Order: sequence, then structure tokens, then C-alpha cells
Amino acid sequence: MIIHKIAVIAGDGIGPEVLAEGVKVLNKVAELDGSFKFEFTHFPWGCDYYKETGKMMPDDGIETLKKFDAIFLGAVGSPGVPDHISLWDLLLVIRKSFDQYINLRPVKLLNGAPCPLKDVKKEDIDMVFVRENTEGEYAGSGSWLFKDQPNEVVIQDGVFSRKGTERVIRYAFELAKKEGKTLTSISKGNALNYSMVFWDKIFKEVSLDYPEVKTYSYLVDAASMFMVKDPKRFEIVVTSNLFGDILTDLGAAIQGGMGLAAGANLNPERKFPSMFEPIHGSAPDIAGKGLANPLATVWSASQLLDFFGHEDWGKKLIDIIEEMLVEKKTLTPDLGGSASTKQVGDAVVAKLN
Ligand code: GGG
Repeated sequence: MIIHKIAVIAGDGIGPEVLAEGVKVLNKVAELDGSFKFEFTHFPWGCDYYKETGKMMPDDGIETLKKFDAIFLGAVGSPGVPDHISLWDLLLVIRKSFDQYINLRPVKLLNGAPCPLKDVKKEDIDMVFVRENTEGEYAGSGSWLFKDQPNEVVIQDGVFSRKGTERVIRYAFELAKKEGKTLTSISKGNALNYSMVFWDKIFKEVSLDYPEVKTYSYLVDAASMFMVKDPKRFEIVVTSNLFGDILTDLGAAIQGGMGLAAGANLNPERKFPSMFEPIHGSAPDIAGKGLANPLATVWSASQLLDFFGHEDWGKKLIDIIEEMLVEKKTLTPDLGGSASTKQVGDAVVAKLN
């Protein structure tokens, strides 16, 4: 029997509610399969922990997480804790410490999902974003001079190393080659005259190794417009940390909402644990009310199953999400239904059965 050891960080707001459903679904998958099982260990880290201890996780948190095969994360952020603390001291520190340099975010319109775009079919929205996940605009490099004085100055650096830029672009080329898809690079070389000119140069360099992959290059402003006006242009997409974060929220909107958007933070070499999460935030306004949509978490559970080589089960979960969207019987209010978070999780389990 294979045992997958998973660290569960449910986090804040709706995190615990949606993660409970994700864990339930993964346990059911393992039970039905019989050849593997999950061993979940829960960590109470996040903003409540911060309010008690002054830290988002203990000093040895990263050491503790190293022993796991993967991390299943809910959401981070809570009123009363500055957002840059809650994000940096938990989510971003995990991504960086474990060199999770690939953030895979599918943007896929399933049948039945409420797409706000006109005359768009399922086949028209089928992309995978490969977001650079450890450096770029989120490198955390900069300075704050003359704080709180009239001559105050802040500098936020975008850090693009050759290694960091090349490896994410190469990963995206490999994915496009494997799937027989086009690859689009999104950058902003006309304005960001160092970082994005460099990004475009590396993209061109790496493309020479993949003559079979058809490529496109868009400025981020044009790409945002095309994602709305002509989303079928995009198949595999590679972009920087900040652009990827912003564009995948736009992607979530066109695929039916944040309640359907999932992300995998991968350390492709598997030297460290990878992390799987719904990409939405903690939504404190609806937390604890049973209103949160757990399907993004189920989708991230599907990515976790893919990562461990259980692709048949990963696909099954996506098929179930699609079936539920088409039937419209058991959906949360964000998708026009009146079911609770738990009822949606139970419906996924019932369909697995
Ligand atoms: N589901 C994790 C979460 O709460 N994410 C909120 C967020 O702001 N993420 C930023 C990022 O993915 O870089």
C-alpha cells in the first residue's frame, strides 16, 4: 500500500470549510482505489495562530513540512492581520523555501459553468497557465527609505534570474510539446525595459530547442483583452509571477468564478513537497456560513492526484465537477445553487461511490 503523507494547512476564513471537503473527497478516492491511502496531518497555522503567537507558523514550520509528500492549503488572510504579513509569512515562504517554481493554473470552461462571455463554447476556453512562482515581482527585494517622512521613497525590485526564467519557460515548452499545444508567452517588454526584455530574450532562446511548438508572444495588456475577446487563442501560457497572479483571476472569471479555480505549486524535481490550493482567498465575509464553494478545492485535489500518478482519478474528479455543473442540483450560491459547502462535498463523494 502506497501512503501519501499530506500536510493540511486549512488557514483562514473559508479555508477550513473547503479543505474539509477536499480531504473527504481524497479519502474516498483512496478507499475506492485500494492501492494507496492518504495520511493527513493538520496544522493550525494562519492568521489566528498569528494573533496568538505573532507568527503565521512556528520557526521550525518549514522543517516540519519537509517531511511530507505534499501540502494541501486552504486560504490565507484575515481582517486585523496585514495582507503582506499573512501572504509572505506562510504561502510565499512555503513556495520559496520548497522551490515550488511552477504554479500550474488551469483555466478551463466546463460544460454547465456560468461563463460571462458571449457566444463562447467549452472548447474556446481551455488553457493552462504556467506562472513563475518564486521570483519576479514577488522576489521581496526592495527598500523603504525615509519611512513616514515627506521625502519617503519605496523601491520594489523585479528579480529575474537566468536560471529562474529559463526553467519556467522550459517547463512550459515541455508541457506544450507533450500536449501538442501552442505556447504563448505574456510579458511587457515595451515598458519593463530590463526584466521583460530579458524574459522575451530567454523565451526566444529556449524556443530554438522546441521547433515543433508553435509560439506566440503578447504584451500583458493585449493578452488581457484577448482573454476576454478571443480566449481560444491561448493554450499553454507562460508568464511572470505578478502577471500570472492577475491574469488567472481573469481566467477564473471567464471559467465560471473563483469557486472553480485551482492551482498547483510544483517543485518538479520532487526534492521538496509541492503544494495544492484553491486559488481564491479567505473570503471572511462568508466564512463559517457554509456558503463557500468547495469545487476549486476538489479541482486542486484532482491536481494532487495527477501529481502522484493517479491521473485516472484526477480526471474522474473533473468529470464529476462538470456533471454537477450541468445538473445544477447541488451547487453553492456563487454558482446559482442553494447547497451548502458540505452538501457539495457530499455530492462529489456520492458520485464517486
Ligand atoms: N488559496 C490561497 C490564498 O489564500 N491565496 C490568496 C492570495 O492572495 N494568493 C496570492 C498568490 O497566489 O500569489
